Amino acid sequence: MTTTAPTDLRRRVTDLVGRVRAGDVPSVARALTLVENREAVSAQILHELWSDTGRAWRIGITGPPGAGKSTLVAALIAHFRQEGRTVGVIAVDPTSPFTGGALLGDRVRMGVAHGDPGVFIRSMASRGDLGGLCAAAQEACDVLDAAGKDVILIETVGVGQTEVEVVDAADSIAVVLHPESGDSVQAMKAGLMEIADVYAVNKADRPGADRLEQEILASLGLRPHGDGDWMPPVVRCVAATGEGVAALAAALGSHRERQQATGGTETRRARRVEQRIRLLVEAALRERFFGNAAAAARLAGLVAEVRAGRTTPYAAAVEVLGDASEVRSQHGREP
Ligand SMILES: Nc1nc2c(ncn2[C@@H]2O[C@H](COP(=O)(O)OP(=O)(O)O)[C@@H](O)[C@H]2O)c(=O)[nH]1
Ligand SMILES: [Mg+2]
Repeated sequence: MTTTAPTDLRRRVTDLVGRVRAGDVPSVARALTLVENREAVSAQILHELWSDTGRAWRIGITGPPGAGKSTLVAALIAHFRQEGRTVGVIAVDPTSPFTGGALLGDRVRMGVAHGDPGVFIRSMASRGDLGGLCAAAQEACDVLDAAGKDVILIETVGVGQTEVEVVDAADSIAVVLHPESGDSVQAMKAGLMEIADVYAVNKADRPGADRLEQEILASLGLRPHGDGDWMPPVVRCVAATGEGVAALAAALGSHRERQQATGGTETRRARRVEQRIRLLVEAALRERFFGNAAAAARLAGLVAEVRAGRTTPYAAAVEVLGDASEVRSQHGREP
């Protein structure tokens, strides 16, 4: 693509964007690949698609490994399809059955017809840095949003900061827990309890679902909250059979209505845009200061200078920043 003339490239981007908007499946897949691989051209594509985003309802599905998130996602796909809604899925889970060969079997098992043009599923590897993954996942959602998907499900393993930040950008978040994980302490540690809009106590067919539900309710009771605050409902389900999945979708729907009525959706989306701008600027700065051979060589030179006692990391940072160093000194003046 580097050898392509700029006008030719622009035309091809415009063509691709047009086909994504029309929901053309191979074009959506192509755009998602460009986004996931962080190709430079993806910024132009996303820029042009932006005005078509904002229509989809983005639902984050997170929780510990093995909780049944992927099974639940498949059950939710079936549920939303029955309602006549189109669905996009971004699975940020290295163990996702949506990855590789298991995909087809899983979809058929869950009653999601293969080749249903109303469903688009993409797995993303949770490799790379947090910022990169967050941006890529959000951008992938933008592509599906612009392609006209009504509902976008984002599955992440809720084991750490990365995953929490990825779903944090969703309009509604379901935290999936299961009795076999023992207790909800792990989930609390991972910061999942603060972000849950709805709890799914999955594998309710297994012993211990009662206890888990009580633990969640107890932890919610301890949480400081005002009269009008949204209290995350706890919904029991058996993702494997689809039992309780309609109730879970209904609870998520109530959350969405409530958010729309109180302006919560706007607040969250504004935060999402802010995070997006921050990530883009951070990535550009990293690239500008460290992203090329000359910068790497200069950094190596400065390391040698510091080691030789001729300068310090602080003076070296100012030198790297050059014209931008006033940013750092302003920051340094703060208490
Ligand atoms: N008994 C029971 N097993 C389930 C249920 N939902 C999922 N599973 C099983 O739990 C295991 C993990 O499910 P998976 O969806 O891959 O979990 P994930 O890691 O959270 O995505 C699989 O063997 C599922 O078949 C359920 O409601 N009841
Ligand atoms: Mg999974």
